[in-house]
Amino acid sequence: MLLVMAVAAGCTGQGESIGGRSDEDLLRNHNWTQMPGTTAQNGILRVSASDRHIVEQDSSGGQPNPPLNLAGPHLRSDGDFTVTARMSGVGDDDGDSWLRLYGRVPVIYDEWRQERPSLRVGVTADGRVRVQIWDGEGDEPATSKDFDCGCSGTVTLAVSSIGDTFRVKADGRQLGTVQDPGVFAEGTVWFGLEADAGENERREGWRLTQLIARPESGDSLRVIKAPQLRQAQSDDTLRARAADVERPFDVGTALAENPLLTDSRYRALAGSQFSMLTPENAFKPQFLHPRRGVYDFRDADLLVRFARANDMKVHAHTLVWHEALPNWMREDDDPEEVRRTMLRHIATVAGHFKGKVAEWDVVNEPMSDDEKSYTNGNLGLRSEQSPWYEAMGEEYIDEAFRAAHRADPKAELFLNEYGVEEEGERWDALYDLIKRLKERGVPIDGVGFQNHEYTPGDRTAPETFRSHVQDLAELGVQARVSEMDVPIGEDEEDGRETQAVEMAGKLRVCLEEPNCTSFSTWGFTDRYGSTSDTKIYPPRTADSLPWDTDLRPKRAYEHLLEALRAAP
Ligand code: 9MR
Repeated sequence: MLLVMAVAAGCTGQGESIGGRSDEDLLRNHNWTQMPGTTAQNGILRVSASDRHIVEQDSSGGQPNPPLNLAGPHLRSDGDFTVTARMSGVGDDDGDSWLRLYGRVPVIYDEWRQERPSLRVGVTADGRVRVQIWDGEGDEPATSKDFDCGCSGTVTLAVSSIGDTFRVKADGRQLGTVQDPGVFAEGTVWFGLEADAGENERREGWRLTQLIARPESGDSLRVIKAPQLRQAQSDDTLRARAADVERPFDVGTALAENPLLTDSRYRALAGSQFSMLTPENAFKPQFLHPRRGVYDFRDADLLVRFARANDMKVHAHTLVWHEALPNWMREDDDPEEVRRTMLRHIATVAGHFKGKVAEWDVVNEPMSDDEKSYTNGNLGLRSEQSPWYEAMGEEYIDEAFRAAHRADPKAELFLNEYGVEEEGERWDALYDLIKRLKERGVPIDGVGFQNHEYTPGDRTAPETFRSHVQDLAELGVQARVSEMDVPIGEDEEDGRETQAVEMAGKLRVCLEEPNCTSFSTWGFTDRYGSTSDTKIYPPRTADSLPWDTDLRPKRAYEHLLEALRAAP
């Protein structure tokens, strides 16, 4: 029996909750325009094969990274419910078509998407109905079950979560059941829609013409709208302290859209503590340019909207890198074609964000990790890993900056690099590069010092870093701390204190050197930190950022506040 209940509209802290009536039309009454990989028209959603993947460092392989409707509705359920989807253009021998219900949204770590519990139901290219379940303990589905259906054209699929069982129906016909390991144990359901490209690269995708949620067995079900992006401000925060510094100075962090839209405590800290954000992944080519000429800016735009809602600057990251490239970007052999790809990408992406971002990492990590590059005539530049260097030599850097400047003349343009805080040939070569760029009139405004201190050996004296910032000042170039994190060992005595001292030491130098414009950490909480150990599942989180896995501030936070308070 269905219980009809009315839930007052109002704020739930997670956003507005609207109605708990027996049937909620999720498509027509709610916003799907922000869902990547789809086009909304007349209450119908076309789902195309977005082909997003998270590739390995060398751009090989690639774990599927299908999108979610983060800025759309999600469900809160305290028990049983049914979701019904009418899907058109499915089972046409052309690729699989999927509705995905996430109990918890995935977390993107370094080159890896950690699947949390979710259920995927869809119609395969050959007309079967397939149900797959991720139980939060691996990348692959723990369960995959096929049901004969002979489905093609338009099919109405219904999946009911009843007790510890999922029941699946197609066009009103019961197909069977699948055991539920507790996918929705947290009481939330987020939506994803996926189209596999299948054999046919040009697959148009499928259409979602109806999506209905309904409570079952007398349980309650609420539809929650996307949360307010604006966060409450307070006086005792990093950004409030930074605002008191006599010159413009920003304190920032890298942000990821999944926790931002689904974890209210993360969102509150992100919007109140920082005056600048760096998109951790959403602006990288594999996210927003997954197929040649196919761009999807919606996840990236979410971060821009969050920044705007909270008066934060966006330090955009990154236009030209040798990592996070979709496979297709490495396929061209013709150097002229590679150059065109790079220039088109920059013009389109920097053009899209023109006026919306303050700064760009135009070129990321151009320096080589291979000692030979420093003596073989490459002047320390990364060569064979980089399709851009391979095609254009050093010239790619000039071209990239010039193209970014053409696309967004007001944005400040940075080159971002790691391992250059310390002395050595890497820094010397980078300095020489910046000098050459300046001499050639390349529009470069600054250098980002990433400051990843992954091992104790990476910890560098603030004074060395200072001398590099000063060297840049002489060239008329700005500096910033762009990605700081300081993982500490579990048994490291006074590790938290060391971490705090390392971070505050760099911040202090940055505050004291007039050409150092901002200090940013790479994420702010260990809960979603990119230094988690992803070799095991689930990953073991690291201790590297100013807030711990429970979003409690650590000593590092106190030291950063203190350094800002004492700023000249
Ligand atoms: O934290 C990012 C991780 O989630 C990505 O998988 C990875 C590859 O795109 O990039 C990580 O961020 C890197 C940044 O873009 C550049 N400097 C090093 C950062 C940490 O690895």
